[in-house]
Amino acid sequence: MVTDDRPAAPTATAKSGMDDNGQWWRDAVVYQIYPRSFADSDGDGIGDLRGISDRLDRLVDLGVDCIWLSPFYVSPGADAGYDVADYRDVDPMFGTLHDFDTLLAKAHRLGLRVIVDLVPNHTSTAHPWFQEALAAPPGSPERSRFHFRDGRGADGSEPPNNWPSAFFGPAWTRTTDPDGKPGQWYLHMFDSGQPDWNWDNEEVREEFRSILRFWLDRGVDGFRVDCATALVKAPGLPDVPENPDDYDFFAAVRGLDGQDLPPSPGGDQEGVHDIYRDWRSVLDEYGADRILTGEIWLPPRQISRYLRPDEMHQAFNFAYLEAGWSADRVHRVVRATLAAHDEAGAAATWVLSNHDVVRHATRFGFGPDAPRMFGIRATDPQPDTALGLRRARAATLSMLALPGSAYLYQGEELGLPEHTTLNDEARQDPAWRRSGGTQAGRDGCRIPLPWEADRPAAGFSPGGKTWLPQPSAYARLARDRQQETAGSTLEMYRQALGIRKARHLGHGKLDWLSEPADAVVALRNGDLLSVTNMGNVPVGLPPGDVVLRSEPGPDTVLEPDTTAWILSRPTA
Ligand code: TEU
Repeated sequence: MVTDDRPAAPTATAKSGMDDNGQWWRDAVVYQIYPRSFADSDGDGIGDLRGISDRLDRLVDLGVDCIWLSPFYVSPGADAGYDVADYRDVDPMFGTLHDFDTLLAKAHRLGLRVIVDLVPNHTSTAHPWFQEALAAPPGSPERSRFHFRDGRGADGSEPPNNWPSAFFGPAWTRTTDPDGKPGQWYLHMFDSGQPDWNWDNEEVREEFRSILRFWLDRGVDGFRVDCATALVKAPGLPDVPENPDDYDFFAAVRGLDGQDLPPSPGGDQEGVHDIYRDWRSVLDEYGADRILTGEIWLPPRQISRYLRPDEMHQAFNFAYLEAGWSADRVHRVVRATLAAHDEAGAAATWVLSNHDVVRHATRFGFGPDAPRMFGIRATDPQPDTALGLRRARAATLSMLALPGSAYLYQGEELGLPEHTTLNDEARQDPAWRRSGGTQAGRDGCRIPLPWEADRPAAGFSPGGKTWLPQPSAYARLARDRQQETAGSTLEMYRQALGIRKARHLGHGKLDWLSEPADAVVALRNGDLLSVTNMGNVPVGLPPGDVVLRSEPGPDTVLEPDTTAWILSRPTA
């Protein structure tokens, strides 16, 4: 079904200046908005949809092509909105459906595409179907939409299998029957407030087709699919090996350069591909320009199975995010990525930060072997923030020179660091609580953005409230301080995105000028040369015009921890 009143989406040719046959995503720069921390319009200290609408022009100015909105749906907030109680409405905290329509129409008017988060692996315990399941007996159709099981042991007091939750502790919670006696258990790969759907159930499948249509009818350009590998589990839900190194339960990246991971009973099962083929046919009813982007924590070669022509359009490249400050690993990941995607006929993607990982300006402030992926507390070793920012800027330029699509996380264009000294009392991530306080969790990368240095809450909220406290460093990094300030991180991003677009780098072809054993990552994309010095000593730069660099310096020398973009001079 195609609706006539869809807010006009930007045309591909208008965006890129090239004919990409409408496949706008192949070179798109996508900016991730984490709604509760982007901008607050009503003063409650939590970002909202009107706050986003009001500031979309800044993103146009930055030069991105598309925004991805993390969940804004009705939710009790057990996992910051990734526990969805109503997939078809906006949580009052964020506004209304009308606010969403206004945002979408404005974004399209400004030439920005909009993709929304879809959370199909699990729902919320507050979802009406889960409440019905709790009220229904074991074996009922209501319970078969989820994974309810009897417990093990004589009295059923042991979880049905040994699966751990991604947020620590068991992946099962026991229910209480209406008579007050302990009942069956339900599966939740994440928080106990996030029961997993049973994708063998046809009603669940039909419900999600309908949810896709609901947002496609409103005019969205696509979906970021949460936990895309996890929907289908191995039949019988078998135990996992005792040693977590013997399998890959959450399909996170263990092998950086494409070696196969042992199969996990909790995800990446063959049956999941049928779901994406089915969804692809729903999207294709709306034309060829609506996309699926998978959150897939797998190495490139395994990701490409999700990118077959009748499945998803693209997937996040977490192997790249995890490559760290290592020329060797960057070479290997980029090569593996391009080879796997070329074979699948899909465009590669690149990403350095998101709402689940320590911001890259902080990750790079540790040694290469300390990726610091799951939060940092005040009592942990602290990063070298200057080094972190220097390397983050260099890494960003290196990333933006690559062909394909790039994902940016809000605030990275300001060089924001992680909040590494957040008070434990302020922490909200369920992983913090469920780990018994041994893991800081992800709050430190979700801090409200600084917009204007001299206003309360650095301009995030009119009343000065923020749902998580901002670190003192944020005010001086506020957008208004960086706007039109030569050499600021914001200006560097703006220039890089401008050059990337003007020279069609996203559609380019990569030639290597360096080897994995080198200390530099040097590559050519069209007539642009990008050289990143990941070693300890300065290196000479090839001749040409330096059009952008991550730190100031002479045209002939590249200092450690910096990147230069050079345009080759035409040969006479
Ligand atoms: O994340 C899925 C995921 O596996 C990780 O990024 C996760 O945060 C980490 O591994 C914890 O161990 C997605 C969302 O991006 C994340 O914010 C949600 O919390 C999660 O799904 C559950 O919906």
